[in-house]
Amino acid sequence: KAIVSNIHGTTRDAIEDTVNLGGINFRFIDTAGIRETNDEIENLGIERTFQKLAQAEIVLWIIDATTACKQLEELSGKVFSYREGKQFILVFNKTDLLHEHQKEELISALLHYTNENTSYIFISAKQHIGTDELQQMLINLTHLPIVTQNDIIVTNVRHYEALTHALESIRRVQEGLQTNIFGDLLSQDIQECIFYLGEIVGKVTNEIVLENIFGKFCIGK
Ligand SMILES: Nc1nc2c(ncn2[C@@H]2O[C@H](COP(=O)(O)OP(=O)(O)OP(=O)(O)O)[C@@H](O)[C@H]2O)c(=O)[nH]1
Ligand SMILES: [Mg+2]
Repeated sequence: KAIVSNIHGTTRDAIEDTVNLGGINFRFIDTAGIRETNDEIENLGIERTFQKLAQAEIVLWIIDATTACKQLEELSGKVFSYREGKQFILVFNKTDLLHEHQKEELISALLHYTNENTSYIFISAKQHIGTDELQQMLINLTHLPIVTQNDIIVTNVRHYEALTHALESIRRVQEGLQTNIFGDLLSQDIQECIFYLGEIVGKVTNEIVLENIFGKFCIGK
């Protein structure tokens, strides 16, 4: 979709698209590379890079592995000022051009740059090396629980809310039983639990449910 060339400053405006990886939708934003330049348009693009950097949850900092140490020294101060509350992956690309000793040097230099929210990976986009691992890193960073066949998934927000309320009431019943409180008080919580479960199985149509339905769907009265 985008122009690729060996001329620095090829990407100027940010380009966005969504990609589904392992069932999770990721919005990728490709931005202008950060560097010192006198080109006015490119500088506007770089400004936009920092705006997008501020908005992102996960930052893939793509670094040409053959000049990585220099880039990290020059740019990490500014780029890492955006690190708080985000996950960073330093992606060292073009490793097909990298000698083993260069890679080792880089790994030892990396001790200064990584932390619990910053990891790194060596890839070659051209030769598709490390790209599957990178995808897996992205999926892992979303911290979504792994869903197995026997898990129950609630896809409706109204159901989720009703189940949460039902659980709260049933917990109160449990606590009440442990502290031997009066049956009248217990029955109130049991009633409440039944009420919320009824919202799901269709026995209750109270104002809130109707409001919810009319709020979500355009239904004529
Ligand atoms: N050898 C090698 N070359 C690569 C690899 N990945 C990209 N390139 C080349 O690097 C050059 C730059 O690629 P781009 O995708 O335009 O790089 P960019 O980082 O987006 O650059 P800007 O948009 O200018 O910031 C192109 O000539 C690519 O073919 C790789 O893994 N190995
Ligand atoms: Mg580009």
